[in-house]
Amino acid sequence: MSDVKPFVLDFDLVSGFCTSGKVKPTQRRVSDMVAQFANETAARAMVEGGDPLLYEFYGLDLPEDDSGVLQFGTTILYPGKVGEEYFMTKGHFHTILDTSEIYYGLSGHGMMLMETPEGQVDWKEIGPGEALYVPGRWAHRSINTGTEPLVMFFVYRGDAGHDYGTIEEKGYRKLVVERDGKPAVIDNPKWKV
Ligand code: S6P
Ligand code: ZN
Repeated sequence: MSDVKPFVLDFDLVSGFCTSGKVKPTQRRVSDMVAQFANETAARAMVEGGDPLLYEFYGLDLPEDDSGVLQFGTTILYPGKVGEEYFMTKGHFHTILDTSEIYYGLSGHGMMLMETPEGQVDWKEIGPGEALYVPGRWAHRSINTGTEPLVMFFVYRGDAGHDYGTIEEKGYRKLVVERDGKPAVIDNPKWKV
């Protein structure tokens, strides 16, 4: 058991920013994810045009080897598209595969795209006041389908860990793109068995 003392943090309910100055967000830009977008040419052009910030999220300095710890924070995913594909997070399985996660929508609108190693796929919309349960075994990727930042609070078992490699190698089975002004979930032509 780790020696974490009680503490309080402020997460703004609209912006998602943590106002406790010592907590710094992790940022990911288009250049961090070029190969994960269906239209890599569009992604490279965006990198050359200024490399926009896709999202930022707060991970706290809590022990990562203690199953009794709960990690929590906010993800702030900005609106925009790469080609016709909405801005999205990298997405990951948890290294301890059967650990679950809860997201709570604070502001903005989007989707969580999920899949299991066995090939089940699912997606759920999320917006303000909605709690989303991502069961263990389901990889999860957030997608901003709106025009405002998508801000979500999350909490998961502190030792869950992050397996990014599987998604980086194989991609997701589905993509979320804008068609006729609306989000559409389509097969990912780059997905590898
Ligand atoms: C961690 C949780 C979130 C994501 C964040 C960024 O288990 O799911 O904190 O880390 O939304 O996404 P990603 O896929 O870059 O970690
Ligand atoms: Zn996660």
